[in-house]
Amino acid sequence: AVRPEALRAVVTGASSGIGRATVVLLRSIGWDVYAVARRADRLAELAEETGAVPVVADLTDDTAVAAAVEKITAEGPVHALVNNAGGALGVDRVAEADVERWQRMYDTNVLGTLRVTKALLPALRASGRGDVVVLTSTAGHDTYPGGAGYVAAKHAERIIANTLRLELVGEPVRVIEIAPGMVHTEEFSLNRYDGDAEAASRVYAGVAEPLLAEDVADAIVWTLTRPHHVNVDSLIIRPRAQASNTVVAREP
Ligand code: 8X3
Repeated sequence: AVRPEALRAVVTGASSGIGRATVVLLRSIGWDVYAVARRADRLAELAEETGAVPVVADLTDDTAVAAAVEKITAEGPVHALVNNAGGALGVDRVAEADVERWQRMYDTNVLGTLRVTKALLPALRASGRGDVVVLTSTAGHDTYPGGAGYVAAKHAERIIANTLRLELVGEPVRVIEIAPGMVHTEEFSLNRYDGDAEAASRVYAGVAEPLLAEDVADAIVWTLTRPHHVNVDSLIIRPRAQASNTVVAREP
């Protein structure tokens, strides 16, 4: 049910990880939330659990994005867009890069964010208190061997956020970059390593306490709930055990 007085957010990549945790947290503080993802079964479960409105859409599909945005904006104003969908595919070194995988990373992370942001901007502007959150990564700030495909995509997303902030200056829309380091989610590393659970678990092996999706959701919601004249441009958030993308404390 849409309540005219509520703040309303759109969260992409809502079926798991940081996106899902953000939906749960926003609902818990009374926001109306449109949860966007491809997997209808997972969204239905999330909707049941939280009362979020499920929106099934593939963000690499222009027509699907347009249809989703049309449905959402027809129901009322939109105050926040959390661009969370995306992820890493592989750890190819440049010399062995799988071009098709790099293209998919670019399409989901960079162009996915562009498609949804562009489509929702009129509604965010019209709301009089809009927010565009872009989930980049510490990979948007630094690089590491085997990371170039994902790192390039995350740098590109960061540049879109930084540029959009310049372009919107003076308007009632904030642009917020959230750049998490090591976050132990259900699927990030599993997707990156093509379903290889052992390779995925090695990412977090011996790390005392990686971040959890809830830690990042907490940071996102903190930025969204600052008074609207306060723009948190960029927030880097890592577990204490991670000092950089390559310097990580691991117990033997
Ligand atoms: C994930 C950070 O360093 O594992 O966004 O690529 S990293």
